[in-house]
Amino acid sequence: MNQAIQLTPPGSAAIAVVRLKGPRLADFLRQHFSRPARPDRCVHGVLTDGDRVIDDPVVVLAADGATADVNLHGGPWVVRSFFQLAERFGFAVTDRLDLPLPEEAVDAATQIEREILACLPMASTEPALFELLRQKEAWERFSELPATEQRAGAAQMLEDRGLWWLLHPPRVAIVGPANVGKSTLANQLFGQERSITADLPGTTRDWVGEIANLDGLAVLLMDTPGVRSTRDPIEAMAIDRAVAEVSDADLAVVVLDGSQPMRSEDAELLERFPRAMLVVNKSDLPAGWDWRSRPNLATVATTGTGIDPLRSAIKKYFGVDQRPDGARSWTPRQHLICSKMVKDFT
Ligand SMILES: Nc1nc2c(ncn2[C@@H]2O[C@H](COP(=O)(O)OP(=O)(O)OP(=O)(O)O)[C@@H](O)[C@H]2O)c(=O)[nH]1
Ligand SMILES: [Mg+2]
Repeated sequence: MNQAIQLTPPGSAAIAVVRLKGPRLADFLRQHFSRPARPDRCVHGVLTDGDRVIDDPVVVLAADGATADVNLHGGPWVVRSFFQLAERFGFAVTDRLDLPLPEEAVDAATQIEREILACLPMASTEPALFELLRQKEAWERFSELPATEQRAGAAQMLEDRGLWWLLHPPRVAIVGPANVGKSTLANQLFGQERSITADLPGTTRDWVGEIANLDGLAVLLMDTPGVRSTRDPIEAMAIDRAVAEVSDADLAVVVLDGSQPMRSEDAELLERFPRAMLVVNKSDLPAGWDWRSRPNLATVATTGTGIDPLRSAIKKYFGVDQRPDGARSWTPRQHLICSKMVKDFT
């Protein structure tokens, strides 16, 4: 049977990996992919449907030639067009697999390469993909280091969860009082209009949880309704659910309005989320409280001022930009190796 399976979560992330398998695989690639796919090699080429170019994906053919992973990177339109083409060719589009792929399902010479291939479909942005692919060489270099340097490297690797977060999008919740600009800020981070923004407090009745690509770090961004007391039962329910969502989040971004006097609820909010990142929005308006006296990120969500530093701060929080040359640990096995190295020397 011919199957086309989407390995990455559907959504707005930049890369979608589709696995093709079945007797017509070779015919399909010959007809629609501009270059010959080669076993165990990343081949970059052009994917066409007749005269129409669909994408320029990287295609990885398995060693036995029976399956191929097509790394598409043009967004939802490309994925849809690709599935339509595959379906016309006789591929059945099926549910996605559990990830990471079972290691016995990937074919590679070394353990680290198997771990890379098993997680390849989880790399939903190009930086995540490059960071993962870079690990083969980085681990080879690491294994050749003298023991003392290895130990220092292993200690750093234990601290560094950056690649893990690149492969497991963290949940980031945007919380704050009503009308402070949370949805406007969320839209800036999404890079496009998503949630409803308006002048009326209580506009966001439900939260939006969607993948946002923060310069390579995919995050599940949740815009929550303003935290305030309300008599409207539907809104009260949405707020309760938002509070529950936030307690599950990997990072809470607390947004306060810089132009309004600080109220006791605002201070409470900061106490409730002590590890939260504080954003002071509406910093274009005259200050309503002395927000410059505490660490914060000042933004103007309506114009986008301060959004780049906010994006960088979120990436930094998850350690994404650490260890640009070194090996990184992103599986339990690697974590164990590093712990052992550190322990053996102490
Ligand atoms: N001057 C100024 N206005 C802003 C800024 N950010 C948002 N606003 C305005 O503030 C109002 C509320 O914005 P929203 O993004 O809907 O606020 P919210 O926090 O999502 O509101 P709720 O969902 O009701 O809790 C809108 O009229 C925005 O245009 C800002 O940085 N400066
Ligand atoms: Mg809102």
